[in-house]
Amino acid sequence: MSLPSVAFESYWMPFTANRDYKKAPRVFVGAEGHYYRTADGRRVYDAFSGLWTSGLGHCHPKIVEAVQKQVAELDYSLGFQAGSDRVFELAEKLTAIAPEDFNRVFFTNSGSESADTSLKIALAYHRARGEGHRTRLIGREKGYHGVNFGGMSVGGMTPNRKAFSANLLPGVDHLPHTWNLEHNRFSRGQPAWGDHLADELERLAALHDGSNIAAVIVEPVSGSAGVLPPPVGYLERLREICDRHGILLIFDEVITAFGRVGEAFGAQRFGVKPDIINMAKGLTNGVIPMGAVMVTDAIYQAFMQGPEQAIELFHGYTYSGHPVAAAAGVAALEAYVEEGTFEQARSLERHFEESLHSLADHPLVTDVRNFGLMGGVDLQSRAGAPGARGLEVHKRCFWEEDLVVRNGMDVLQFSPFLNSRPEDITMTVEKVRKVLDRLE
Ligand code: PXG
Ligand code: PLP
Repeated sequence: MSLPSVAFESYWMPFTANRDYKKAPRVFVGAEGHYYRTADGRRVYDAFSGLWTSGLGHCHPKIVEAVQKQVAELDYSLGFQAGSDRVFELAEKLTAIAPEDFNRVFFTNSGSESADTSLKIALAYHRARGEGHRTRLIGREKGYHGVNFGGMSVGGMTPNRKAFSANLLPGVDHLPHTWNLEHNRFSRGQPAWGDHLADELERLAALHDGSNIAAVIVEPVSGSAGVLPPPVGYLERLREICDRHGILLIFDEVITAFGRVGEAFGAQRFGVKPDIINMAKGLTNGVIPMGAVMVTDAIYQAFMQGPEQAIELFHGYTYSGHPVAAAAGVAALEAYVEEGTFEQARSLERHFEESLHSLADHPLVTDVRNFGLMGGVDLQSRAGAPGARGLEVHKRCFWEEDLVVRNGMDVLQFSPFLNSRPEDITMTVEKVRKVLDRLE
């Protein structure tokens, strides 16, 4: 089969080397289960399960059916001062699997919108309680909270911030990241070293006075930065310091929610309760764009004041709680439970860890990290060309091994399907090793 008869120039592709890509476009025309179908007629195995999105596999029949039914029944519903039956159902289902006290959900359409929504909720919460002076936001180096202005400002990905440096939000500080080759190289799961880095929050509270800080936002496990699991005790320490100073703790669980770390939410896996949880991706198994911000009852109640006919939060998106997305969400949550997906993911962790760390002896591999079913493999950068080697591995895996492996610069990222078979993971790592062996 040849490439579809389309031109490739019109589309400005996101986070893509457009000119390089368009020389040899990698185009998907279909998907089923664990495979994509390409425009040139191959089946390629998806070792990244979408973009951390599609843990149940592509075109899951239950979700496809729910979406088809919904779109024919109620395609769109006004979401302001009105709502569809489906979105109420989804909110109920979500709070049922959430950590204790998380019983209110605000819907968005992406992880980036969830990030900005959560920061606005934190600021408005303090103001509603008479603490409008709490305006400072704390993120973390190497953090990723999407690409909108709020999330980019608290985020710590230098290339994403570089062109916008002068226009980032004011009043933002960053905790140090926890990646350290001297102490933590090739660590498995949570590294033993580094919990003291959470104390930097105490330092910032001393500098600004804790009463001026609104919120701290972190990913329980940094994903985009190349999978940086929290050092043992680190998240607990952040929670303690937040409590001491009345600071809200936001977990950005856009990647870690819905089984990626073996539970519905990372908060449950780590046994640390934040005040706000952001999610997206796995909420609908990636089928329809949707995100959400879930808060504790205490936060919600702080807004429920004043005249009853008054809008409590002046925020929302045209597509907040879109019925078709909500239908996909309901079906995905049902599938996770019916298929025991989170337990299955958990049972694969050890094999995944062993497989990934088998790459540690390769001369081009400088570090390997894993937690749950998240994996990062660092490659030695080619001199003077950061990111080139990672992109070459991505391309060679696609063309030579029928395998989709994502690279973030020179870090290979692994996000196996939550319902993988152990041999799928073995196959993935074997193919990656073959490609590494062929590199110069
Ligand atoms: N927060 C976190 C923790 C994320 O991982 C977002 C927010 C933004 O979500 P949207 O839906 O606006 O993209 C994300 C998204 C990668 C990669 O290669 C990961 C993401 C996005 C792009 C690339 O790991 N995660
Ligand atoms: N720009 C304009 C001109 C709009 O009218 C709207 C929404 O009504 C937006 C942006 C925001 O769009 P959304 O609600 O889809 O985020």
